[in-house]
Amino acid sequence: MRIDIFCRVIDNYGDAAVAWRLAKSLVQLDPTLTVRLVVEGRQTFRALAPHTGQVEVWDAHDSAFDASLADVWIEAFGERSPATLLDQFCRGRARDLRCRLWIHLEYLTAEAWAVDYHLLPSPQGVTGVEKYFYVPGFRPGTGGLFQDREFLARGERTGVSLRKDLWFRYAPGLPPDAFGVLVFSYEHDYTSFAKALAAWGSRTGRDVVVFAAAGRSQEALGRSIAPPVRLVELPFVNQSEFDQLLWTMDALVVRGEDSWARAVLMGKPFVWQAYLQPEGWQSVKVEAFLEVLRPWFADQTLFDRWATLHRELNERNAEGQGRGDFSVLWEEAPALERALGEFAQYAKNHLRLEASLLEFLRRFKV
Ligand code: TRH
Repeated sequence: MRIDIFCRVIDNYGDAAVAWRLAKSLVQLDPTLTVRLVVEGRQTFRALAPHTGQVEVWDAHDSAFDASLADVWIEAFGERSPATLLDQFCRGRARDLRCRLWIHLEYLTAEAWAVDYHLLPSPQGVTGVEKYFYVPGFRPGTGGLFQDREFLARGERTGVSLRKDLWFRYAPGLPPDAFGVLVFSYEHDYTSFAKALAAWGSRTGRDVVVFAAAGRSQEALGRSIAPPVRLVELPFVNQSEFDQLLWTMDALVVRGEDSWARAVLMGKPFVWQAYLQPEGWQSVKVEAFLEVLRPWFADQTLFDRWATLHRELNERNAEGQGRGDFSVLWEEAPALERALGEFAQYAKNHLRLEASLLEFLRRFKV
């Protein structure tokens, strides 16, 4: 089966990151597949994934690219593909399937509508072409979460040695038993975060290190973090290295969708800052996520504290706004790890996006 995934890189890395995870996961699951990634914004893509192995990466405007070869055309995140490519695809010939399949891959959401929209047909009136919505989500009956076997396997191998290696690479001299928090967020005032972390460190005697991921949160962290808390400003690293760094942390502040899904699958203490939406609409997405997670917490007081942090961090109409008492992430780390770890286990067993997508595509096999 030949699968093409089209993705446009907008202002961040998220879309390319997810499209890449999907492409490589499909060939991990079935090495006989031919998967091509068709991107607009190839430079960004290269920074994320310098080596793509079996997955071919094409520039959407390369005249040598032939979309008519594909059995399946996946359009990532509602970005309409260039008309010429779609036209080529629709006029092509499916080889391994009964028809050509055009998949509209939606953004990940915990909202309940994902269940209703997932796998809905979207008739295009083109003979021999069938189009369907594919909606990633956290609820049974949705498309599930991008898992990425390679990413999950990294977690199983994580031990003191990976932490020692990576921490040594980016900040020689860090005590490997320090409490490490990686922050990858949008703009935010980190003054209260820094104070709370420093207070907890001196109360418990634990060394504390903040890893600031490259990008929009780094400047604010640089202004706020002061000794004894250590600050490590990370360069932009490729996705595989970024994944490994995530696994070495004790707690995470994540954003977007891909790093959010990673944090969920890791079952580590984390907070998610959602992508800013017009009129603060991101709060609806955050509430939906909290609704899904609530039953996994035996301790509702802990859940309320964690939920309050999510609400306060995300109630914003512009970048930089929002508050948040982050201390639950370190003060309650073991209890959070228990609750979130159980959900992670559930997600790994029941929300397997790549496997369900392949199963769906195979229903059309001749
Ligand atoms: O970059 P993001 O903010 O992505 C967002 C969202 O996906 C949003 O929904 C979308 O509309 C918008 O982009 C355009 O955050 P996200 O989703 O976590 O993706 C970031 C990816 O970048 C993730 O795979 C990790 C990766 N990354 C690296 O590989 N190296 C790095 O150094 C850093 C900082 C990130």
